[in-house]
Amino acid sequence: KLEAVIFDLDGVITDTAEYHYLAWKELAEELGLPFDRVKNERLKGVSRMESLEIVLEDSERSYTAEEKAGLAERKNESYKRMIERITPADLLPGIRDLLVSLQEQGIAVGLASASHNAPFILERLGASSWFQAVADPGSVRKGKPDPEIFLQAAEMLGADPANCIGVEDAEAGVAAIQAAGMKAVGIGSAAQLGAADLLLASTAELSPDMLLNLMG
Ligand code: G16
Ligand code: MG
Repeated sequence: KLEAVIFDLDGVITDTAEYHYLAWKELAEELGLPFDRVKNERLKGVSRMESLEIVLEDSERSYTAEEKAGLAERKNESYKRMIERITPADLLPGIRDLLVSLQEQGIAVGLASASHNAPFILERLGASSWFQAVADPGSVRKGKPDPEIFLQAAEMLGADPANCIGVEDAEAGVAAIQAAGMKAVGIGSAAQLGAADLLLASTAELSPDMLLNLMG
Protein backbone atom coordinates (compact mmCIF):
# COMPACT_ATOMS: atom_id res chain seq x y z
CA LYS A 1 0.00 0.00 0.00
CA LEU A 2 1.38 3.40 -1.00
CA GLU A 3 1.57 5.54 2.17
CA ALA A 4 3.83 8.39 1.09
CA VAL A 5 5.76 9.93 -1.79
CA ILE A 6 9.00 11.70 -0.84
CA PHE A 7 10.41 14.19 -3.33
CA ASP A 8 13.80 15.69 -3.98
CA LEU A 9 13.54 19.46 -4.68
CA ASP A 10 16.12 20.63 -7.22
CA GLY A 11 15.45 18.90 -10.56
CA VAL A 12 12.16 17.34 -9.44
CA ILE A 13 9.87 20.03 -8.00
CA THR A 14 11.64 23.00 -9.62
CA ASP A 15 14.87 23.68 -11.46
CA THR A 16 17.06 25.64 -9.04
CA ALA A 17 20.24 24.20 -10.60
CA GLU A 18 20.49 27.21 -12.93
CA TYR A 19 20.56 29.62 -9.97
CA HIS A 20 23.12 27.47 -8.14
CA TYR A 21 25.19 27.57 -11.34
CA LEU A 22 25.01 31.36 -11.65
CA ALA A 23 25.84 31.93 -7.98
CA TRP A 24 28.82 29.52 -7.99
CA LYS A 25 30.06 31.01 -11.28
CA GLU A 26 30.00 34.50 -9.77
CA LEU A 27 32.07 33.29 -6.79
CA ALA A 28 34.50 31.32 -8.99
CA GLU A 29 35.06 34.39 -11.18
CA GLU A 30 35.80 36.54 -8.14
CA LEU A 31 38.40 33.96 -7.09
CA GLY A 32 39.80 33.64 -10.64
CA LEU A 33 38.85 29.96 -10.88
CA PRO A 34 37.45 28.13 -13.91
CA PHE A 35 33.80 27.08 -13.64
CA ASP A 36 31.42 25.86 -16.32
CA ARG A 37 28.21 23.87 -16.82
CA VAL A 38 30.09 20.58 -17.00
CA LYS A 39 31.50 21.14 -13.53
CA ASN A 40 28.09 22.37 -12.36
CA GLU A 41 26.64 18.92 -13.14
CA ARG A 42 28.78 17.54 -10.31
CA LEU A 43 27.13 19.90 -7.81
CA LYS A 44 23.59 18.60 -8.32
CA GLY A 45 22.19 17.09 -5.13
CA VAL A 46 25.49 17.76 -3.32
CA SER A 47 25.56 19.84 -0.10
CA ARG A 48 26.74 23.46 -0.07
CA MET A 49 30.13 22.75 1.59
CA GLU A 50 30.84 19.73 -0.63
CA SER A 51 29.94 21.86 -3.64
CA LEU A 52 32.44 24.50 -2.50
CA GLU A 53 35.19 21.85 -2.32
CA ILE A 54 34.49 21.00 -5.98
CA VAL A 55 34.54 24.69 -6.97
CA LEU A 56 37.88 25.16 -5.17
CA GLU A 57 39.57 21.98 -6.45
CA ASP A 58 41.57 23.84 -9.15
CA SER A 59 42.75 26.50 -6.74
CA GLU A 60 46.48 26.91 -6.21
CA ARG A 61 46.02 28.15 -2.70
CA SER A 62 44.38 26.46 0.23
CA TYR A 63 41.64 27.99 2.34
CA THR A 64 41.09 27.74 6.07
CA ALA A 65 37.81 26.36 7.41
CA GLU A 66 36.84 29.91 8.36
CA GLU A 67 37.56 31.26 4.87
CA LYS A 68 35.56 28.40 3.35
CA ALA A 69 32.60 29.19 5.58
CA GLY A 70 32.80 32.82 4.40
CA LEU A 71 32.92 31.81 0.71
CA ALA A 72 29.94 29.48 1.11
CA GLU A 73 28.05 32.27 2.84
CA ARG A 74 28.88 34.67 -0.01
CA LYS A 75 27.58 32.20 -2.59
CA ASN A 76 24.44 31.63 -0.56
CA GLU A 77 23.70 35.37 -0.27
CA SER A 78 23.74 35.81 -4.05
CA TYR A 79 21.76 32.55 -4.50
CA LYS A 80 19.14 33.83 -2.05
CA ARG A 81 18.73 37.04 -4.04
CA MET A 82 18.15 34.96 -7.19
CA ILE A 83 15.53 32.61 -5.71
CA GLU A 84 13.42 35.56 -4.60
CA ARG A 85 12.32 35.66 -8.26
CA ILE A 86 10.79 32.16 -8.12
CA THR A 87 7.01 32.02 -8.69
CA PRO A 88 4.44 29.17 -8.97
CA ALA A 89 5.14 29.20 -12.74
CA ASP A 90 8.51 27.64 -11.89
CA LEU A 91 6.98 24.34 -10.74
CA LEU A 92 8.26 21.67 -13.17
CA PRO A 93 5.69 20.22 -15.65
CA GLY A 94 3.04 17.96 -14.09
CA ILE A 95 4.11 18.58 -10.47
CA ARG A 96 1.16 20.75 -9.47
CA ASP A 97 -1.41 18.22 -10.75
CA LEU A 98 0.47 15.32 -9.18
CA LEU A 99 0.62 16.99 -5.74
CA VAL A 100 -3.09 17.88 -5.91
CA SER A 101 -4.10 14.31 -6.77
CA LEU A 102 -1.86 12.78 -4.10
CA GLN A 103 -3.54 15.07 -1.58
CA GLU A 104 -7.02 14.08 -2.86
CA GLN A 105 -6.11 10.40 -2.52
CA GLY A 106 -4.83 10.83 1.04
CA ILE A 107 -1.26 9.89 0.16
CA ALA A 108 1.27 11.72 2.34
CA VAL A 109 3.88 13.95 0.69
CA GLY A 110 7.35 14.74 2.02
CA LEU A 111 10.50 16.57 0.91
CA ALA A 112 14.06 15.21 1.20
CA SER A 113 16.24 18.01 -0.18
CA ALA A 114 19.86 18.77 0.67
CA SER A 115 19.01 22.47 0.43
CA HIS A 116 18.76 24.66 3.53
CA ASN A 117 16.74 27.04 1.35
CA ALA A 118 14.06 24.43 0.59
CA PRO A 119 11.31 25.86 2.89
CA PHE A 120 11.71 29.32 1.32
CA ILE A 121 11.64 27.85 -2.22
CA LEU A 122 8.46 25.84 -1.47
CA GLU A 123 6.89 29.05 -0.19
CA ARG A 124 7.85 30.99 -3.34
CA LEU A 125 6.40 28.13 -5.46
CA GLY A 126 3.13 28.25 -3.50
CA ALA A 127 3.75 24.56 -2.73
CA SER A 128 4.26 24.53 1.06
CA SER A 129 0.76 23.33 1.91
CA TRP A 130 1.16 20.17 -0.20
CA PHE A 131 4.05 18.95 1.96
CA GLN A 132 3.26 17.42 5.35
CA ALA A 133 6.96 16.98 6.14
CA VAL A 134 10.19 18.72 5.10
CA ALA A 135 13.33 16.91 6.27
CA ASP A 136 15.98 19.17 7.82
CA PRO A 137 19.34 18.79 6.01
CA GLY A 138 21.01 20.55 8.98
CA SER A 139 20.18 17.65 11.28
CA VAL A 140 21.32 14.97 8.83
CA ARG A 141 24.84 13.62 9.46
CA LYS A 142 25.40 11.98 6.08
CA GLY A 143 24.17 13.34 2.76
CA LYS A 144 22.89 11.33 -0.21
CA PRO A 145 23.70 8.50 -1.16
CA ASP A 146 23.20 7.82 2.56
CA PRO A 147 19.49 7.07 3.17
CA GLU A 148 19.27 9.29 6.27
CA ILE A 149 17.37 12.25 4.80
CA PHE A 150 14.72 10.01 3.14
CA LEU A 151 14.33 8.01 6.36
CA GLN A 152 13.88 11.23 8.33
CA ALA A 153 11.09 12.38 5.98
CA ALA A 154 9.32 8.98 6.25
CA GLU A 155 9.57 9.10 10.03
CA MET A 156 8.12 12.62 10.15
CA LEU A 157 5.20 11.36 8.07
CA GLY A 158 4.78 8.25 10.24
CA ALA A 159 5.18 6.12 7.12
CA ASP A 160 6.86 2.72 6.79
CA PRO A 161 9.77 3.17 4.30
CA ALA A 162 8.67 -0.07 2.58
CA ASN A 163 5.42 1.73 1.66
CA CYS A 164 7.14 4.88 0.37
CA ILE A 165 8.27 5.99 -3.07
CA GLY A 166 11.12 8.48 -3.53
CA VAL A 167 11.52 10.70 -6.61
CA GLU A 168 15.00 11.90 -7.60
CA ASP A 169 16.99 13.36 -10.50
CA ALA A 170 20.48 12.50 -9.17
CA GLU A 171 22.29 9.17 -9.10
CA ALA A 172 23.23 9.61 -5.41
CA GLY A 173 19.58 10.38 -4.70
CA VAL A 174 18.29 7.19 -6.33
CA ALA A 175 20.88 5.25 -4.31
CA ALA A 176 19.74 6.99 -1.09
CA ILE A 177 16.09 6.08 -1.75
CA GLN A 178 16.88 2.43 -2.39
CA ALA A 179 19.17 2.22 0.65
CA ALA A 180 16.20 3.52 2.67
CA GLY A 181 14.20 0.50 1.48
CA MET A 182 11.91 2.60 -0.72
CA LYS A 183 11.07 2.31 -4.42
CA ALA A 184 12.92 4.89 -6.54
CA VAL A 185 11.55 6.90 -9.45
CA GLY A 186 14.35 8.51 -11.46
CA ILE A 187 13.79 11.64 -13.55
CA GLY A 188 16.47 11.79 -16.21
CA SER A 189 18.46 9.44 -18.40
CA ALA A 190 19.40 5.78 -18.06
CA ALA A 191 23.09 6.66 -18.22
CA GLN A 192 22.95 8.11 -14.70
CA LEU A 193 19.73 6.69 -13.29
CA GLY A 194 19.71 3.14 -14.67
CA ALA A 195 19.33 1.74 -11.14
CA ALA A 196 15.90 3.38 -10.62
CA ASP A 197 12.84 1.11 -10.21
CA LEU A 198 11.03 3.37 -12.69
CA LEU A 199 12.79 5.76 -15.04
CA LEU A 200 11.04 8.75 -16.64
CA ALA A 201 12.50 11.36 -18.98
CA SER A 202 10.52 14.22 -17.44
CA THR A 203 8.30 15.08 -14.47
CA ALA A 204 5.49 15.57 -17.03
CA GLU A 205 5.26 11.77 -17.26
CA LEU A 206 4.60 11.28 -13.53
CA SER A 207 1.06 10.26 -12.55
CA PRO A 208 -0.57 8.96 -9.35
CA ASP A 209 -1.64 5.76 -11.16
CA MET A 210 1.93 5.07 -12.21
CA LEU A 211 3.08 5.49 -8.60
CA LEU A 212 0.28 3.24 -7.28
CA ASN A 213 1.23 0.56 -9.83
CA LEU A 214 4.90 0.78 -8.88
CA MET A 215 4.01 0.11 -5.24
CA GLY A 216 1.99 -2.94 -6.36
C1 G16 B 1 20.17 20.96 -3.78
C2 G16 B 1 21.06 21.15 -5.04
C3 G16 B 1 22.54 21.24 -4.77
C4 G16 B 1 22.81 22.19 -3.59
C5 G16 B 1 22.10 21.63 -2.36
C6 G16 B 1 22.31 22.51 -1.13
O1 G16 B 1 19.83 19.65 -3.57
O2 G16 B 1 20.84 20.11 -5.99
O3 G16 B 1 23.19 21.70 -5.93
O4 G16 B 1 24.19 22.34 -3.38
O5 G16 B 1 20.71 21.52 -2.59
O6 G16 B 1 21.63 23.72 -1.30
P1 G16 B 1 21.73 24.99 -0.33
O7 G16 B 1 23.03 25.66 -0.60
O8 G16 B 1 20.52 25.82 -0.72
O9 G16 B 1 21.63 24.47 1.09
P2 G16 B 1 18.48 18.75 -3.81
O10 G16 B 1 18.73 17.71 -2.74
O11 G16 B 1 17.19 19.51 -3.59
O12 G16 B 1 18.61 18.23 -5.23
MG1 MG C 1 17.99 16.97 -7.20
